[in-house]
Amino acid sequence: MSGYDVIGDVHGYADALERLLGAMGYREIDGAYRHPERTAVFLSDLIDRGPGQLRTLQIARAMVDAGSAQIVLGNHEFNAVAWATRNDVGEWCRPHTEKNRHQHAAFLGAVGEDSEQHRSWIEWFESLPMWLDLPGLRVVHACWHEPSMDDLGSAALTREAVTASRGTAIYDAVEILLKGPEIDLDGHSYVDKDGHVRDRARQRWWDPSATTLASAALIPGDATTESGEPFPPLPDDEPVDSIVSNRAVDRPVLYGHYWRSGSTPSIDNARAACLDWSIAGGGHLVAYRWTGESDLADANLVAVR
Ligand SMILES: [Mn+2]
Repeated sequence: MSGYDVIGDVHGYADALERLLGAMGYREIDGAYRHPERTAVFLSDLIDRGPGQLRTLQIARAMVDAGSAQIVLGNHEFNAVAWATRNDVGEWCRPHTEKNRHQHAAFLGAVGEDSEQHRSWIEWFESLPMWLDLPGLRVVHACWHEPSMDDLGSAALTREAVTASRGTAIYDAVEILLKGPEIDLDGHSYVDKDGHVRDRARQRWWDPSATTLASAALIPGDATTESGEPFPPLPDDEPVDSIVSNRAVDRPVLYGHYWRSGSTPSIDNARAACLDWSIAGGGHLVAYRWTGESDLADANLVAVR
């Protein structure tokens, strides 16, 4: 095998996935897409939202079973496990609220909630690793963070991780790896599009130069102040009390999750690239074709609409 083709968040867009695999030279043989020289890697978030839930899952699982792909767990697959798992006091690990059900509806509708098929996909999700430490390449759904990996002990998803309570080290570790780290806005707060006041923001952990609140906080473009004004820039002289070390390392990291938008997908920097370009929001499904380089390059991105 001569390299890895790492594929961003699919969210049930099976047609786009098949076009992307075809564009990269994968062919379906004996029920699984394969490439004569390369291995695919799924960043997951295979499910929820799009019209091809089962086809997407079948394509990915057949490739993993055939050895033509590897895969890491996404937050949507983790949430699917938590939705279907009761904790030690008998409550659902992911509460069955209307909001959570709505977010999960395409998958539940496709598999049939509580069916044999539903249980078999949950078992498969439970078998997926939370990260892949490949020779020369790091792969994780949202954020590569070694202290969180140390807290978890291994990449395998455990019942302890699924049932962990908010505020525990295990809970925080799963949140950081699968949903990404957040930073405290140090007394600042903004109002999001749903009217919620937020005093924390996602951290631009992939950018080693993001060392101040202004550069490290990912504030949505439609954020406002509490009086409805456009949210002003954060201070550019306040250092970030970051839980995530964003030092540059020599091995690149590929991740998804962040709903990037734009007409031309691009890498973040030589050592980090987000491959989620919002296929479910009318954007692109993106892969990075990695062949051993320590410096990533835009030329190795492949995108389909
Ligand atoms: Mn995600």
